[in-house]
Amino acid sequence: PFFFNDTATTEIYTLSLHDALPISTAERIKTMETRITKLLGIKYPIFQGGMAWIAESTLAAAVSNAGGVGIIAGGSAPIDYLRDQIRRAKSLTDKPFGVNIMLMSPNAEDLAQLVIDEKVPMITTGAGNPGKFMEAWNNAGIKVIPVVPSVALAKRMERSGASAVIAEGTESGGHIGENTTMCLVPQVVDAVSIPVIAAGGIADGRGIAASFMLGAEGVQVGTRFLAAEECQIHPTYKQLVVDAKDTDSIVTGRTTGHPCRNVKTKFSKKLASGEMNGTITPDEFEQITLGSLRKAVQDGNLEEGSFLCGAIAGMVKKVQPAKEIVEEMFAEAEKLLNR
Ligand code: TUI
Repeated sequence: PFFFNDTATTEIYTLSLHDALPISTAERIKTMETRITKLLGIKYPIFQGGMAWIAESTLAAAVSNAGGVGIIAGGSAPIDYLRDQIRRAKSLTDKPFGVNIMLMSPNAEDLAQLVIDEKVPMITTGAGNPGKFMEAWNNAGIKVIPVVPSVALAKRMERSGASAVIAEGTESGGHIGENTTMCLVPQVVDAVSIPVIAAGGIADGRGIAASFMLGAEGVQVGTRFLAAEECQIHPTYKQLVVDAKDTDSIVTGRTTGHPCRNVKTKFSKKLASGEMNGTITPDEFEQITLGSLRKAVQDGNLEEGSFLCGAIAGMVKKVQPAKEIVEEMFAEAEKLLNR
């Protein structure tokens, strides 16, 4: 069909070529439709990570309006703050958005009830096993998509009624598990029949395409959205991410049992070396880092702030609107996947 130079003829033949393909293939050529886009009624299978202290209604609504899923972080926020944020997001977008419940939060119980009361359509969970809340959330019709660092937890979550799981590799920013995205994602895909979303080290279309090759049906992205125009973090924080190179992330908190990936700064390097040589005990570490996330996000405090970021920060080169980030990433992925 492509031998003809006549435009009209080519068009007819091109159409008939598509018509001749099985429907699923023809559709896949045009869209990034997966069980995740169908489950949530979204255009692109991308979640913006529920980053504590960072992911609020402005950013979440921007990502949802771009066709992905924006997620408001519950973190350890007061219940009134999170309720306000949920209502604000509802006023900024008519598209689906979610809330992340950080299970180590002293407020987790209250926030778990709030998402029911506010009729939030979907939630993600992190930093623990949400088992004890699953029944209430399922009864409320909330789609629950937990972050899992292992195959074992993925299987348990499937049994407890999770709609999907996010397999998050140690490349991620913030609180991390041990296994890498490349190793964890295909093993989780093999172990469960619910859809799997890949997270950790994904910041461009190549990351999406690679995740799909591993069997994922969606991605969760945090670090690249730190550099979204709509992201409300202190300008110093954004600049640290944009300036970071490949070797500029460091893990602190290993001695406390809660490892956390950060931008390398004088502060985070001092913490990591203090833990290594024993001059900072786990108790002292907890003392020094208490409130350090707020100091980074709100004050851009380089002396005492923890600037969480993923190992992919080196790839983030500029500040852009969230919509441009989403569209750029999927245009590249679609090309690579021949869709
Ligand atoms: O949760 C995250 N990333 C985070 S949470 C956070 S705030 C924080 N502040 C102080 C200490 C700790 C956290 C900053 N970044 N990502 C999702 C994630 N979940 N990563 C690892 C896990 C995880 C770990 C263990 C999920 C489940 C789990 O289960 C253990 C169990 O009980 O089975």
